[in-house]
Amino acid sequence: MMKLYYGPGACSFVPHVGLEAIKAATGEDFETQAVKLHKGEQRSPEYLALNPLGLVPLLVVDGKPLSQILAICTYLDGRYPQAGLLPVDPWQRAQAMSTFAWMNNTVHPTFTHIFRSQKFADGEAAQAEIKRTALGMFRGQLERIQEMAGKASPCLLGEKLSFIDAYALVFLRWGGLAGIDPATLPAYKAYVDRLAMMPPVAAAIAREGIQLDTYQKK
Ligand SMILES: N[C@@H](CCC(=O)N[C@@H](CS)C(=O)NCC(=O)O)C(=O)O
Repeated sequence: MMKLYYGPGACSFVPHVGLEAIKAATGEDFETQAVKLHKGEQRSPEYLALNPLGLVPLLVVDGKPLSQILAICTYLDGRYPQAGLLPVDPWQRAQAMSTFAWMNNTVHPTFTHIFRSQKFADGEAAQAEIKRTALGMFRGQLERIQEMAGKASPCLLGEKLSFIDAYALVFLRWGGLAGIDPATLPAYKAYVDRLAMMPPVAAAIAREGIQLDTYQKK
C-alpha cells in the first residue's frame, strides 16, 4: 500500500488530495503519516533516512520513497489515469503542467521567503526586507491565480479536480497566515470554498485537521 508523509496544512496537501481522488475513483486505499514540521520531525534521523531532503511530501510505494510534488503527482496520475487528475490530451496536459510547475517553482518558494525568511538571510533587518518583498510578490501571484479562478467551472481545468486546484487552495490558506485577507480576493475565495466541498478535498482537509480560514491581520 502507498503511504504519504504529510505536514498538516503544508504543500503535501496536493498529493494528499490526489490520493483521496484516486481512492474515490478506484477504491485503492493509502496510508498516511503526519510529520509535525513545527516540531522539526522532518529532521529526525528516521525521517531523514527516508527523505534526506528533510521535506514533505514523501510517498512510499512498495517500501521505496519518492519525493518532490511534481514527481509524486505525475507518478500518481500515470498509475491511476482513471482518476483524471491531469488531462490526457498532450497539449492540455502540457498546459496543466505549465501551471503546476509555476506553482511549485515560483509561488511556493515565494511563500517560503515569507514564512521561513531566516533560511535566506542572517540579520533581522535583512529578513524583514525579504519578507516584505516576498509578500508583495506573493500577493501578485495570488491575484494571477484569482484570474484563473474567475474562469474555473468549477475547477481550474473544467469539471475535473486536479492537483493544481489543491495547490491553489493551499496558497490561499498560506496567504491568510501571511496577513492577506481572502475577502480581498473574492473570486479566488469563492472558488476555494467550492473546492472544499468536493469529497476528496473535504476528506484531506478533515484528515489534516486544518481550517480553510487562516486569516490573521498583520
Ligand atoms: N520542491 C519541494 C518542496 C517541498 C517543501 O518545501 N516542503 C515544505 C512544506 S510546504 C517542508 O517540508 N518544509 C520543512 C522544512 O523546511 O524544514 C516539493 O515539491 O516537494
